[in-house]
Amino acid sequence: MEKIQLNRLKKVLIRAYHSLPYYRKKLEDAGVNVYDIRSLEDLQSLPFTTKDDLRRAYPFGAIAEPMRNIVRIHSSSGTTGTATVVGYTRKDVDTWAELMARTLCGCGVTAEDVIQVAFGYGLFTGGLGVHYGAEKLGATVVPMSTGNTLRQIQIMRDFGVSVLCCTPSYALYLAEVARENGVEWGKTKLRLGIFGAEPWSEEMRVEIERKLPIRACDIYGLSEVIGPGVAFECEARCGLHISEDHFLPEVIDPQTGKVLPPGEVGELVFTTLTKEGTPVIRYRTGDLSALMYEPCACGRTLVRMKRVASRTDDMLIVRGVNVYPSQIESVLLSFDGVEPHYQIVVKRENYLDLLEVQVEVAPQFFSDEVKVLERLKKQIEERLKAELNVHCEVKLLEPKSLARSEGKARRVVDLRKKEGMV
Ligand code: DLL
Repeated sequence: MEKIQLNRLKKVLIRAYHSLPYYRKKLEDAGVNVYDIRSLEDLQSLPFTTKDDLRRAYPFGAIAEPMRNIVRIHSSSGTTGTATVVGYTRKDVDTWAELMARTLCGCGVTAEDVIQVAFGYGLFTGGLGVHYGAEKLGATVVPMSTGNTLRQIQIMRDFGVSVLCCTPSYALYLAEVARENGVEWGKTKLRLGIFGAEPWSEEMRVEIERKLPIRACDIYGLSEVIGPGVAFECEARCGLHISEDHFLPEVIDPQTGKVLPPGEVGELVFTTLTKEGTPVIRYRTGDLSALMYEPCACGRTLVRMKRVASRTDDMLIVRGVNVYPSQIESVLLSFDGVEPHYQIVVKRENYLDLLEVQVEVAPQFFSDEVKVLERLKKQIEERLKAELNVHCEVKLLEPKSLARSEGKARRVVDLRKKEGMV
């Protein structure tokens, strides 16, 4: 594997130097010569690529091929700022399909399966990425895209769908709509869920598996690197295998940029080894994870990454205390009767940060005495305080009070930003 990686790395660096002006400038500024790279460790001497570099290159400055060789474009808008644009050559589209076939196979999909793709089709990489991989694998693809949940359920039933692919938050919404409409899952063929594109906790997985008749698998990827197809969970569920013959991973300390040893949590960085259209060198993902090189029970030798629970930039600082939304999710879902639908609101009143967690609870709590509701609220607040070290006001909401998302869920509303920092 290391031989393959080094071979491919040398080629991609030389290509990047000659065809990406923004990266050539970085190399020259850092005084590094790509022809001097002789080992995988030498990679550490190269500058990083950031989302801002790609944004500055908008629209086509990060594309390393003449446009006539580009057969597909995807773009990631993110929640803020200019979009990043990635281009795929014919070979890239084929490689991506192969990698997605590997991903789906690793999760347990076979040619016998009927797979409903409920990721968005369009500039977002989720829909088409999964689609091509599922076809390559020989599964039967139902290209639903997002939305129209009742129809999603009807098609699932009528077409004998066995695998559902979407964001984990949408899977929960779909389960809720199905329950309201009296769907009997036993009469369907659904058996497997493949979820990704947003962080989800182990507790969320338990909820999903309780509400749908499936085993839920995690897949990870990002547009700048290729889309879905970067890493996948196997049946052992001990992290996600990275397709490291195509994406060379590193984990760095986000502050110092120094590479961290295996097992330590830091920011994931990827170098694409085979991509032609938009190669990226040491791309800083902003995602927090750790690399695991120990053998996996499944027998695969591909390195594993810890599931991504949070990003370097979704850490909230509330009264000086660092708070990750994933910590809040884990606490909430450890309570019986608390639904996996929540929103975190941070505001500032009289120069003081206030953290509010709004969460839906099961219908019976609203028919019970007020005292029961009060007790639950107190218990959650106490547990959150113990976990986060900062007080958090909990608001219990009736079922279906919060807006549902069809794609990536928006968990945090930080009102301080609008009000301006004091
Ligand atoms: O979300 C690609 C994708 C599509 C992955 C479908 C999986 C399934 P972007 O829109 O560019 O691409 O967003 C990438 O989403 O940096 C992570 O922060 C987050 N993300 C993706 N997968 C996971 C996951 C797609 N399994 C960004 N767990 C990444 C946690 C994830 N976060």
